[in-house]
Amino acid sequence: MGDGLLVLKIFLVVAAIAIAAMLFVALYGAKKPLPQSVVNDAGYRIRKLWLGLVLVVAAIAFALTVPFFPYPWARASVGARHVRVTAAQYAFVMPSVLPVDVPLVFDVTSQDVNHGFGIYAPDGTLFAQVQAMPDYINHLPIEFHVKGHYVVRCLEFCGIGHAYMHGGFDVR
Ligand SMILES: [Cu+2]
Repeated sequence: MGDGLLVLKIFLVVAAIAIAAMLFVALYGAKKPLPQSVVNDAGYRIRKLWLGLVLVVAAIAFALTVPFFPYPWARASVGARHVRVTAAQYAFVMPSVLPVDVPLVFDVTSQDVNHGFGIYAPDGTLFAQVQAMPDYINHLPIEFHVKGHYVVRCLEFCGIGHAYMHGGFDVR
C-alpha cells in the first residue's frame, strides 16, 4: 500500500517536470527566431574559446605526462641480462630464480597461439605484462627491487586450459 503511494508520488513529480520541460520548449519555440548572423557569431565565438581551452588542456597534459614515457627505461635496458620466456598451451618455460636489483629484459615468445605474460608481485598486484606471440619476441625491460615469489599468469584467452595457465619464479 505505502509503496504504491510512493510510486504514484514519484510518477507525479516526474510527470510535472516533463510537462514543464515541454511547455518551456513550446513557449521558447513560439518566440520570434533570432537572425542567423547572430547565431553564427555566437557559435564561432564559442568554437574559438573551446579550441583555445582544448589546446591549453592538451599542452598541460603533454607537459605533465611526457616525463613518464617509458623510452628512458628502454635505454637503461641496454646491456641488461636477457631472460628467455616461452609460453605454450598451457605453461610458461622460464628460469625459476631471478636476481634482485639487476636490470633484466624478458624476451617473450610463444610456441603455439597468442598468450599473455602477466607478472604478479608478491603482494598480488599486477607488476608488468606483455603479449606472448608466436614467431615474434616481445622485449619487456624490468628491474625487481622486491624479493619474493612472483606469480605469472596468462592474460589472454588461449584455449580450454587458459584459466589454469600459470607459472612463477623467485626473486632473490
Ligand atoms: Cu591464456
